[in-house]
Amino acid sequence: MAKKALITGITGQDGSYLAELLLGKGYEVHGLIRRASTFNTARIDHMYVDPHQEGAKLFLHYGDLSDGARLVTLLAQINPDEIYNLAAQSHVRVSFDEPEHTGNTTGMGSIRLLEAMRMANVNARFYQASSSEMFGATPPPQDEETPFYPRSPYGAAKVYSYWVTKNYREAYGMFAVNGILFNHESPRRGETFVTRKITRAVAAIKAGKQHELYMGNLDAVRDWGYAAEYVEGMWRMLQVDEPEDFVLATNAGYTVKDFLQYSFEHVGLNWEDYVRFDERYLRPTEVDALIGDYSKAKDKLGWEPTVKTPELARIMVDADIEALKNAGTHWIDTVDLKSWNSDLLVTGA
Ligand code: NDP
Ligand code: GDR
Repeated sequence: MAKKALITGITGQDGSYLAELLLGKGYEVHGLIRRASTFNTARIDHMYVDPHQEGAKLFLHYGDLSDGARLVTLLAQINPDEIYNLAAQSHVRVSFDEPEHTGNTTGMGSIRLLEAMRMANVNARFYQASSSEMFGATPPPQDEETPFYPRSPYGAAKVYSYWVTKNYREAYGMFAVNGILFNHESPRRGETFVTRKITRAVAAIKAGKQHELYMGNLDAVRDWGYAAEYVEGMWRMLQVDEPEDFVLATNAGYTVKDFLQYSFEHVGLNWEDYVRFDERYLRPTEVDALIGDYSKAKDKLGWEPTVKTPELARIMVDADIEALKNAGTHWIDTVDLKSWNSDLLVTGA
């Protein structure tokens, strides 16, 4: 019998890579998707097979982390072996604009799912998408023992989810673990996170479709890894004998300026000629520096990243150049080129 996994957040960056990984391993994959007035499955369309066809292994179900009763009925219906809770309002800057919504999904959503497991009597292994943002103001390097000091409603909500995951493990003996992941990016990264915002702009500037790029704090330090490698680490956390929490990172820190330089340099441009400051992209409280230490994951999971930040920048720039060329046929084809820089219209994203 194939193992069954449920992924919340399957339409997001990580959900799409994780679904690919699990399908490749022969899992039957179930994904929670939100009903929207527009299609929101662009990142997973390439692996979807009509469920009427024989051999379909990917099944999508409407649901929302704010709807506890739905989570109970869904879990009872699927009875998965593994649950990956990746769904969240995941944008730190937006969490200052929508703090209550962020708390409700990124924080309370996790306990709804854990409670739904108990109510539906589902004995699955549970992965919680915890974040380096929980370390916030605590200086690097950060590992599993580093104290939390969140600096945003998002970070605070993730700290809550971290602790309820740990509590359910201790209180009810559940196999529930936290993956504390440092920033990880890819060509599928959401367009308003800083790396993707930069690489999309580089592609558009190189093609003559954009002339300036407005940004916030360029001195922030982040430890950027490659998302496709991080989902392997998530899976490994659920395959070990004992439930434990793990950090996944690359152990190297770079500034936003560094990322700008690697990206622009890759197409022969100087970032300083194009980047402008816009205070709307600043956060009321910033996380200055996140640099992880993945020693525990290396020792106990045999997990190690191979793509470092400079190479990641080049991979993403190349993909965005390709996406721009293929606009109309590529998965990014819903983007209207006139609004290529549309995040300027949205406060602080
Ligand atoms: P994305 O923002 O790309 O994806 C978030 C997913 O959550 C989407 O599928 C989204 O659906 C879904 N979602 C949002 N709100 C709800 C809700 N109320 N109910 C159900 N689904 C919802 O995030 P990533 O893939 O980058 O990250 C995955 C997880 O890992 C997130 O929890 C994030 O906070 C966490 N994380 C990410 C890191 C990173 O660097 N990427 C680092 C550490 C942690 P829709 O497509 O409809 O919007
Ligand atoms: P982060 O990612 O907040 O680390 O959260 P983001 O890419 O949004 O910001 C990284 C750093 O870049 C600075 N920055 C800008 N950021 C954005 N988005 N837009 C800008 O114009 C800009 N200019 C400078 C930010 O101030 C920040 O310091 C991500 C998310 O994926 C979370 O869900 C996840 O938990 C953490 O990574 C680990």
